[in-house]
Amino acid sequence: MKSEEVMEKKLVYGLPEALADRPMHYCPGCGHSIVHKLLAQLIDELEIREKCIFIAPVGCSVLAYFYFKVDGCEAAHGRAPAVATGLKRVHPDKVIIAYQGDGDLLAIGTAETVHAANRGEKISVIFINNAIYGMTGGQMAPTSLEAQKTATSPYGRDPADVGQPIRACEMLNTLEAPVFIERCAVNNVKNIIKTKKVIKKVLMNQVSGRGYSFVEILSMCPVGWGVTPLQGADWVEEAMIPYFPLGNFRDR
Ligand SMILES: Cc1ncc(C[n+]2csc(CCOP(=O)(O)OP(=O)(O)O)c2C)c(N)n1
Repeated sequence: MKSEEVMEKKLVYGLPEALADRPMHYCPGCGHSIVHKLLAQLIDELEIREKCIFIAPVGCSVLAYFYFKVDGCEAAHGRAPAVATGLKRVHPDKVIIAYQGDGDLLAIGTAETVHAANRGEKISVIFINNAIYGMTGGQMAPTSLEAQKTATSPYGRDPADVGQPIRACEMLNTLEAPVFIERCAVNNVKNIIKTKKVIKKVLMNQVSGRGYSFVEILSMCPVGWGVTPLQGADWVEEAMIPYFPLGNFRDR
């Protein structure tokens, strides 16, 4: 077998160099670990490990710095885009990755998200939308669906009371500055393969000096949703994707 093939196999099946060899704390069926693996594979493939600075959010992925063998930084809840802005402006040659959940990016951090995008900061934002606050016990998020039952909406989300779920890609797509905006999902193999291509694009845009790049990834939170891992993957398909359509919104 040629060395490239060996490398390929290692990248597909083995532990990426950029990922630490330790068990993850994520619940069964959670999408964070899938995205972590894709991101680590891409950091290897693009050979950017020495250049990466990974900004962990507050949320279930708060401990992501235990898993990625790259430089890292922890931001206060929702403030990853502000921290990313500072880091990128001080270290323009680095690849700055802001990784955030929907409570982090779209509730407490909405202002930082919108303004970093509007300024066209040359950063890569990976947004994990699991339609709930996972870490704190399944409270309603800005992305929780209409009628979705959560710890803080036991009778289902009522838009008359708390508004409609926010579509991040569509909202950011009203701004002039972003160069790339796409929504994908990690609920099945086909979507996972597509998601890897999109994260690659989001990283490559920064490597080649383009502007703000954003990927929203629809992801499972079976424990927060009170379902099994398989039902979680189905729920992404049947409930989330109809409201949050997959696809590219902008690629300049
Ligand atoms: C300033 C502040 N407010 C509230 C909290 C509590 N808190 C921790 S994580 C979290 C929500 C996380 O949800 P999300 O960003 O959707 O990520 P997930 O856990 O679902 O991956 C909240 C409200 C906090 N840590 N700091």
